[in-house]
Parts: sequence; structure tokens; C-alpha cells
Amino acid sequence: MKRIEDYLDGIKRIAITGHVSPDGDCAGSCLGLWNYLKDNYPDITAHVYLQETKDVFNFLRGVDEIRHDDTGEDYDLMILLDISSKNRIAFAEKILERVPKTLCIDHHVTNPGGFTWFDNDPMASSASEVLSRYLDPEKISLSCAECLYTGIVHDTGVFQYTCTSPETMRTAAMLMEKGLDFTKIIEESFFAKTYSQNLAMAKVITGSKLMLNGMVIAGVMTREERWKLGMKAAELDNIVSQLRYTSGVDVAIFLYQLDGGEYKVSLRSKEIIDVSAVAAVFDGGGHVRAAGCKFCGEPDEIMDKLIAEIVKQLDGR
Ligand SMILES: [Mn+2]
Repeated sequence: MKRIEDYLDGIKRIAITGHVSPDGDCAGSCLGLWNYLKDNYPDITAHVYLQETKDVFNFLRGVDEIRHDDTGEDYDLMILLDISSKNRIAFAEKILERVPKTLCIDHHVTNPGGFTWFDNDPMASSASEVLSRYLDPEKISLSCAECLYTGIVHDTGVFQYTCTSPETMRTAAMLMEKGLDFTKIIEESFFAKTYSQNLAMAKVITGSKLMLNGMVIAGVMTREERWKLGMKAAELDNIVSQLRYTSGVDVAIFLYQLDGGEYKVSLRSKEIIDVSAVAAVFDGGGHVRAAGCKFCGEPDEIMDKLIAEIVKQLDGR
């Protein structure tokens, strides 16, 4: 059995990072590890490097100590969590070039590796679940448990997606034993939406279209529409899941325009289409049931390209 301490021999300074636009699993796994090291290894200095996290994660201990810029410091080891590839780690990439050793713990089927130590389990629900295997349950504090539990909740859609396994539930149970307020974590970090988010959801659903005889649902939001609601692009990331709930649909596509003009594409599927393969065609990545990529161009053209890939996959079955 692998334990995090097996990688800590002679290590004094650790940089922890995850992927760009950190989600619940990314923030949860990075801060979960940070809390674990802080609680149990007083001789080790660890810093988390991530882009800004959403306000709903402010209750996690250590959020206010996350570094949003490379301070130029050196580390003995870099631990990368929940990244699908090296080019998804944003500004921390420069730290990666400076460190002598790297440990990557992940669950992305598209991760090509290239680290000193690499543990990628695409069958696991979340990086938080894979990381939990490395930690001694006895040494997990309430703060650490809150982080890891949040990560699992977000990547499983509250224990609903097919990535949820008996091991996921056993891990969640172990974390629950620490006394965390799971009702509050799920309600406030996962389900709660701002009024603007609900208006955006209504707008996208009203304009959505069914394609391929109802097998695909697609929605679009331009940056002008988003600006009118006073919202950041990152606040729209829940919309694709709602589209996916549509009966009879296998694939949900949501295009939303970023401030720079390019479109972010979020893809979800229920059981037929491998959306990670669709995203990979356009240099994106992710999981079989949830993936994403970016595009420049008009929404209709982008949609045609995505639909063509879906049709190709259906023809190849
Ligand atoms: Mn994840």
C-alpha cells in the first residue's frame, strides 16, 4: 500500500498544485493534502499554488493561504493533484521546471504522465479519493476531511455519477466519521446557486436545441449575454449538468464565451458517447462522461464540428 510518507524522506519543502480553473475536487484534494501535512508534519513547509477558487469553497481551511502567483521559491518536491496533463497547471508550470522530484496523483483517463512518480486511476471518482488511499485515516483531521469530502462530493455530483464506487462510499464514510457537516457542505458548496446563476440557467435552457433526433442537447451563452447578468464565466459551469438531465438525451453540450472571445465547451454524457474522446480531438481533455475543450469561432460552426465527431463515434460502434 502506498503512503504519502514514503515520498517524504529528506523532503523539507513541498509545492502543491492542481489544474486551471480549480473545481471542488482540485481545491479539495490540494487543500486536503495541505491540511494533512500541516497537521502531521510540522517540519515540512507546504504551499498550495492555484488560481482563485470560488467563494463557495471559502469554508475550507487554508483557502486564504493559497498562492495565486509564482513567488520564485524553490521546493524539494511538487505534488500535482487532479490535473489531466502538465499543460493544465497554469502559472505553477514554472515551479514544475525548478523542482527535482514530482508526484502526480490523478484520475484523468487523458493524463499522459511524465512525472517522477505517477499514480493515475481513471476508475476513481476523484483525485480526492485517490489521495485518501495515501493518508492514514487516524491522522486525518476534521479540516482535512472537509476538504477531501468536498472534492468527492463535487466530482461525483453528490455520489450520483457512474464514477461513484463502493470504495468512494467507504472513503466518504471514513471522512464522515470525523464529524463533518455533510448537509451543509453539499447544500452550500454544491447545490446553492445565486439569483444570477438561476437567471443564466433559464436563459440557456430557453434557447437550447435538441439535435441528432433528441440524442444531443446544446445550449450557448455569449459573453454579452453573460455580461448583462454581471457574471463571470466560471459561474456558468453548473449549467451543462442541468442540460444533461433532459430525458432521452445522451450528450449535453454547453458553449459559453470567455471574456477574450473564445468559447469554452463543456461536454457531458450519460452512457453512449465518450466525450473525453470528442474533447481530445480538439486538444481538450477530461473523463468519459465529463470533458471540455476550447474553440475560437462562431457557436454554429463549433457545434457542427462537435456533432460531426459525435456522429463519427456513433458510426464506429
Ligand atoms: Mn477531479
